[in-house]
Amino acid sequence: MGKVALITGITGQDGAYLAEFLIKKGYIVHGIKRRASSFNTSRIDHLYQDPHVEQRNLILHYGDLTDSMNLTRIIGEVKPDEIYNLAAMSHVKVSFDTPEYTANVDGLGTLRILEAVRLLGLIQNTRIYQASTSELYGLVQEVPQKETTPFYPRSPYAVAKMYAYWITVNYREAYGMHASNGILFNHESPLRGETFVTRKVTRAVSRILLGMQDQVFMGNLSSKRDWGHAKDYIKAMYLILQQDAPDDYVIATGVTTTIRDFIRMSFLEVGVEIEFKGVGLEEKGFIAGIKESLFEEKMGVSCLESFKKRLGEVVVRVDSQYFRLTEVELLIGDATKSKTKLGWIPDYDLPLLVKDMMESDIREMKKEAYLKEGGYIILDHFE
Ligand code: NAP
Ligand code: F7E
Repeated sequence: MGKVALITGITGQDGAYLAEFLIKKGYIVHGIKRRASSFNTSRIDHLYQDPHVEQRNLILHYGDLTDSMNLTRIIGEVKPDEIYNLAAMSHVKVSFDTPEYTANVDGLGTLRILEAVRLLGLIQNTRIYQASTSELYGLVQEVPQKETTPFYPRSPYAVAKMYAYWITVNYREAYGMHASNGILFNHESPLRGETFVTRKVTRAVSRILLGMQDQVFMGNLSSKRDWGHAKDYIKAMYLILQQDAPDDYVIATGVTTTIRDFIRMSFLEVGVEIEFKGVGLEEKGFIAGIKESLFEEKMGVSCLESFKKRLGEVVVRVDSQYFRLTEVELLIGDATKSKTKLGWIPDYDLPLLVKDMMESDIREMKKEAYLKEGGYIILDHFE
């Protein structure tokens, strides 16, 4: 029999990649999904198995991190070898609008899981991974940030995650639980939620290239993030739970990049050069050049002919509605401990991540454009 894992947040970016990874390793994966008025499982539909299939390796349960009884029942029924607590209200800006809900899910939700494992007498059987975050470092006290760097959270999201981090450490120390924190820096992918900055950019750039959108409005272009690929980061979660002793680990690439440069890189993926001029709210990004052969190779000849007419146009503007009340200006992680103790080695760097996200979004947007009447998309470049 393979091991049994329970993933909260299985319908999210990381949950989807982790479920697929664990199933390939021979696990039986149970996942908690929320009831929604429309389907919310698009990221894991390719893994779905009809309940009538015998010996399923993916089993979904309705649940919510705010519902202790529900969590306790599911954990009691499943008796997992490993719990990956990935469920969260994970959007930093939205957490300023929903601070109490965020604290309930992201902070107390973790306590509910730890308590359920303890009360069910599963401490010796069940290992727990807590999805901690580089947002804990917030107003950074040290550069780069590592496991010993003091925390200074800068949002209701980060403060809630700080509670979750310490309650995980406390249950480990008080009850001897195998409970560990992965302090993961930003990680992205084609499955990233559409309102996080990288995906917002790769989607908008794809639409601008295809003539489906004129420009994109952004927030703080100068903040810096250490971006990795979610496919690499879920492997670290798994490795953390395979260690004999529980511990806390930073997972990061060690490279930091501004939002402005991420936008430049996304356009450059198809040969479009963007220059930024102006400062603050007046900063604008305009099309400064086109490498025609690369553009034609990626987008098709008729798309190139339309796009050439846009040379010099402004495609990026700043809108203060996307600013954070308290911003995290700089994140850059030092993952030495993970590399030496876990043997964690990422496959992707930032250029490969941008390439993966841009190729996926261009493909998606071409499909969308094709479905719209009057689109000029060339079908030989459809896939
Ligand atoms: P995500 O795409 O936003 O997924 C979050 C998941 O949590 C979704 O499945 C969501 O369900 C579920 N969820 C939200 N509220 C819930 C509730 N009340 N009860 C049960 N489930 C709930 O996030 P992600 O990028 O995969 O990140 C996974 C975890 O790592 C999160 O805890 C996040 O805070 C943390 N983290 C992320 C990063 C990053 O860069 N991605 C870095 C560090 C830490 P729906 O699909 O129904 O919304
Ligand atoms: O913002 C700036 C914004 O929303 C990154 C979550 O997964 O990673 C994520 O949190 C930066 C910030 O991610 C826009 O001000 C500029 O400085 O993509 P983000 P985040 O806030 O870093 C951490 C590790 C988590 O744990 C979280 O769960 O980009 N920015 N313009 C913008 N951000 C957004 N969303 N939209 C903009 O238009």
